[in-house]
Amino acid sequence: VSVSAESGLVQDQYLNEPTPIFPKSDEQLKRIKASISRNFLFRDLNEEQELGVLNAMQEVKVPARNVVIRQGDDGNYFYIVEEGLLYCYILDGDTLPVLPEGETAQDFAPADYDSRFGKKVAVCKPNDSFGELALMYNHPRAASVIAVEASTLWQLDRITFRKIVTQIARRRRRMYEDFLKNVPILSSLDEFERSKIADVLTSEQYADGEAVVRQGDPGEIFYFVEEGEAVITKRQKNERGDWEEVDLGTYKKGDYFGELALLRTAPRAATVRAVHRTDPYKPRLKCARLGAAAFTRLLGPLREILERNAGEIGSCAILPKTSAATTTRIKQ
Ligand code: 1OR
Repeated sequence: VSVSAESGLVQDQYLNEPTPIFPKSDEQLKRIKASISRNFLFRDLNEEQELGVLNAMQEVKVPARNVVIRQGDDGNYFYIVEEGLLYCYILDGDTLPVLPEGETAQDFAPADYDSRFGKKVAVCKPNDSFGELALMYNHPRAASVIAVEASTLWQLDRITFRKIVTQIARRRRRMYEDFLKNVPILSSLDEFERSKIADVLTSEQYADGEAVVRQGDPGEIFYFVEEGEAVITKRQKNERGDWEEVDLGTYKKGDYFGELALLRTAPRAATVRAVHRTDPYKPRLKCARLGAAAFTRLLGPLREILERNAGEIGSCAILPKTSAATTTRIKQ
């Protein structure tokens, strides 16, 4: 393995080797397929790549209180959780977890894990995955991962992982990272947190006038505007008691919407549609979508900011939260 000094990317010479094949029962194949179909890293596999992953996966049973990954070690496997529960720990500074020869995490009470392995930073449950960072970036393991319950994992060797997954994930991360860097609400996140968001975003284009979210619908998705513009309207009663559609403004590149329904588990408070373009050479509306579970998990650190921004606009539903907000005019 050689590291290109300029890009910092790793070039493998082994990527042309055939992928290993571990025979599996139909039942096992079904279970892995179900697991990987829910995993962001494998979302865009073509058939050949999927077959490569299925064949190369190996089932491992880990007893409770075993160390699956130790921070600082070289990374050889990527894991998907089929069953069980694991915690991730990080020791700060230059210290690494020390396990004297022959000792395992089983020799310590789980209550001592914090002092041994550092701060608990994440929890891995069925269908979650871990161990991708060391393989993607050829870094030492960034965290220790310990099975707190007896767990069943699917492990994928480093070479197969790199061969299949890295290309896909890198392509997607690159595509979104530049965009996410310029989204004001995300400016307080670090690169690692942003790349996690990049991993789970999906893009969708909308025809002129097409609704992205409709007032009154249940909300399950959060959106960033990638390209184009969207208009916000709300149906409400006027002074005479008649229903009318009020124009609340527009969203532009880097703006977000759809957070209210997710923060408050309320129906959509307004309708957002792709603008009718006057200039057909302008891009159509394109939005990057984030599902409710990922929203909660990844934008958790921003919850306060999101709430505060939402609070500023009162009960007035979804108004633009960035530069656009100052130019918003509400039709009387
Ligand atoms: P790895 O190959 O480095 C350890 O092996 C794994 O723990 C790592 O890949 C991730 O899959 C997983 N920072 C770094 N690694 C984490 C983190 C993490 N959480 C889980 N892993 N966090 C940052 C803490 C400042 C926590 C983010 C929620």
